Amino acid sequence: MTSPLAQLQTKEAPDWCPGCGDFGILMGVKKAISALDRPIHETCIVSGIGCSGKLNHYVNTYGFEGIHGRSLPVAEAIHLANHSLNVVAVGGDGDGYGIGMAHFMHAMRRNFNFTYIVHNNQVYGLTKGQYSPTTEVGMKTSSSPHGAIETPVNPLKLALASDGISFIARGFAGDIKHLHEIILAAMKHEGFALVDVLQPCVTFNKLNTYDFFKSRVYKLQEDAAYDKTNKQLAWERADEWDKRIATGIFYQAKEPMYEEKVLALREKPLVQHDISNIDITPLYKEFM
Ligand SMILES: Cc1ncc(C[n+]2csc(CCOP(=O)(O)OP(=O)(O)O)c2C)c(N)n1
Ligand code: SF4
Repeated sequence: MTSPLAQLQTKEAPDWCPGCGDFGILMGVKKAISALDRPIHETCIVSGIGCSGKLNHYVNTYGFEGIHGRSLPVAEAIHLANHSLNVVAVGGDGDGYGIGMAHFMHAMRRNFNFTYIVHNNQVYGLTKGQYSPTTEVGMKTSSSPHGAIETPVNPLKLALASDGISFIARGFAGDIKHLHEIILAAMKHEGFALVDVLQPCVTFNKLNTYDFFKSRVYKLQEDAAYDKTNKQLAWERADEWDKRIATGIFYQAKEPMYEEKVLALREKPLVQHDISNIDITPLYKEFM
């Protein structure tokens, strides 16, 4: 009998650089899907373009590789067609917080019920290490030879400022056990779930390395006083970086989901509606 994890294995071998944080995220995603206890054909992983965008090549679920910055709208379409699926959108920080930023903002306020995992390596990995929206000030890259001068995006603070979102978390690719727990919680959560993952790019980011993170990360949920329903507390923790970096679930709440507000979707997924008695001939005629 094949183990649930082995069933998620595809024939394709990852071509990421040895030691890349994407391996940790891949394992975290696979472990979460196998712990979800749902048939694997009920999960669909949608990616953008980037090193991160290859993740769904390596997981034996349904998958769709879209175009750069567009993993969210594609995931939204799949989710709205059949919201009984476990939809997971993935992408890099360039993909989601750069070119795809507008989609990110709108997905949060709409509170679609699916998971969004961002491989945040603070550079453009696939295109050979240019600075990205989350690159630290001063970091030298091929496109910032004198050091990056732009204030980086703080994705968690953006999410916290976004009314409507109901789950905001951060994981570390170097702590697979914790990461898989966070991803599992995100998949089980009812509403849009952001999981920003600290993902070392061992080839192009020589600043935010495994050692950089290992000396700083701590788990929010180990502090009994931390209240994940308190946005103000979450904001304070999201502001930390230089000395210590929080991981875990920053914020979780119950908010109305998009599909609860649409009558046809509230009843059942769109794909389950009977359309046998609907005549679309007049529509054809209009456009012919
Ligand atoms: C519309 C468009 N613009 C630019 C590119 C080139 N491109 C491909 S991947 C990428 C950035 C990759 O960085 P990121 O999204 O952070 O993902 P990573 O490779 O680091 O995982 C860019 C600029 C593209 N494929 N399509
Ligand atoms: S370039 Fe960076 S992000 Fe891409 S596979 Fe290599 S280590 Fe990973």
